[in-house]
Amino acid sequence: MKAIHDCALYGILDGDYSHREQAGEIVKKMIAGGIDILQLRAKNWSIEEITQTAREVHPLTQQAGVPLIINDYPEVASQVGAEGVHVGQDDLSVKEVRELLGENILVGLSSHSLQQANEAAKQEVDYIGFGPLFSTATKPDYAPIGTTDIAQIHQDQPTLPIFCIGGIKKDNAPSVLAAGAQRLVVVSGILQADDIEAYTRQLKSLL
Ligand code: TZP
Ligand code: MG
Repeated sequence: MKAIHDCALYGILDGDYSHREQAGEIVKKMIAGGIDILQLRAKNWSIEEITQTAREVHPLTQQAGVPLIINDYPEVASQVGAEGVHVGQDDLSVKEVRELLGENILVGLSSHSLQQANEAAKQEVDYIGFGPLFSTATKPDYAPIGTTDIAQIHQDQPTLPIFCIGGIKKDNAPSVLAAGAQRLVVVSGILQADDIEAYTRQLKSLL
């Protein structure tokens, strides 16, 4: 299984862009294109649907050495044997997730400003998300933070894996990397691509 420090391209199977019946096919294409880590995030699916989908895709990710991270539901990660859990600022705390699932699970936390990212880094996190950099329909109610603090957060937290997120597409990814990003999360860019595998591979080649 890939270590979090070796992960640069983070793909998300997002229920708002993916038909559940196609989850396996989509994940296969993302893996073939070179995602290093995958999150299952489905704000409008039931917990049963998320659990079922996680069970379907986990053998695929496992075989590829790609950690599977479950958004919002530690209990699903535990049931399915997924490698990690991702929480937001308003979810269970990192400490609570650790109490539930122990030390051997990856825990990621979203952050939405330089200050929040530095606070997040004080917790027992394995990585943080940093964004949204740009406005995005995938996370509509959040003000974009731009790219100016990317260099600073990497300087402040040189050993913590920081995944930049939000409105990143293959065309603007080079500017995000030029601003200091080392790791990217791309959701709609990948899932709305005509050729998911090729789009993913092009992103990967930038990293
Ligand atoms: N957190 C911050 S921005 C975002 C999340 C989950 C959505 C990113 O999606 P997209 O489609 O790559 O902009
Ligand atoms: Mg959440």
